[in-house]
Amino acid sequence: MRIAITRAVSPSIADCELTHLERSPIDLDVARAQHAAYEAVLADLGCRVERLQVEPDLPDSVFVEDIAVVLDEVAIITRPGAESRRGERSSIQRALEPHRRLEHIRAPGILDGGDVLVVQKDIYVGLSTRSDDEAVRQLKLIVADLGYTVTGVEVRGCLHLKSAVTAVSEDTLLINPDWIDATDLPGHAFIQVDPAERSAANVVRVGDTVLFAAAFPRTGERISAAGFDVQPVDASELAKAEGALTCCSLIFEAPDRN
Ligand code: CIR
Repeated sequence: MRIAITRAVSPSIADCELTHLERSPIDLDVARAQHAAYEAVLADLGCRVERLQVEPDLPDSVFVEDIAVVLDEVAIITRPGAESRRGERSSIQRALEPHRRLEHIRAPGILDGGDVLVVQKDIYVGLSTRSDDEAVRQLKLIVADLGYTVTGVEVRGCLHLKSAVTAVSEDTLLINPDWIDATDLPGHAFIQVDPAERSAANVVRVGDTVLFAAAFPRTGERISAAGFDVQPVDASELAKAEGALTCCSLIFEAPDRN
């Protein structure tokens, strides 16, 4: 059983953190409708969607991905780089407790889940404004006995590592080479985003299906032409809050006892 943890869009999303975008009005109804459609796609693809209670006072709380890194063996509760987001942790911790042993990134380390790309046993961590070397050090200790390698990777011009690169399969990565050096991710095949679609590298893989943002059709075509099953998802309203597709869910396999 595959689980997808999500959370409804906060009514205070207008006060979200912004790093690279100018603030522009977010239509709450549109954001909620697109988010519900995203959840429906996940459910259609076989996920059991566990939607958490809305957090009226936590503007960015729909972006659940940033608060945890869920591996098969352990879930790591992050310490988000933006102070305004640290209150999101308690409910995510409660949601993950039934499914995984928990570990924590502790001060002074900072880590956003959006900066963590797991490809089989390789864990890449974006060194961004939200995640730092201290978190990489702690993560290495947490997974030391689990067979993972953890590598810090420089990113530039974007919010998170996964704004610049995500996986479309176990061995193929979708990348915007302006924001990250492919040589930092050795041993993988690459598909490049269409040059006119800078933010297109963030896709969600559910089984063999690759969900891409409907705003980036040319990149969708590139992924399809490479032989992958693709499905567009409209996430344009939350994109105004610098949210991409991966940010809105934590997807993982439930342990057998579920
Ligand atoms: C933030 O700046 O934290 C939010 N406005 C956007 C977070 C997006 N999360 C992600 O890409 N993983």
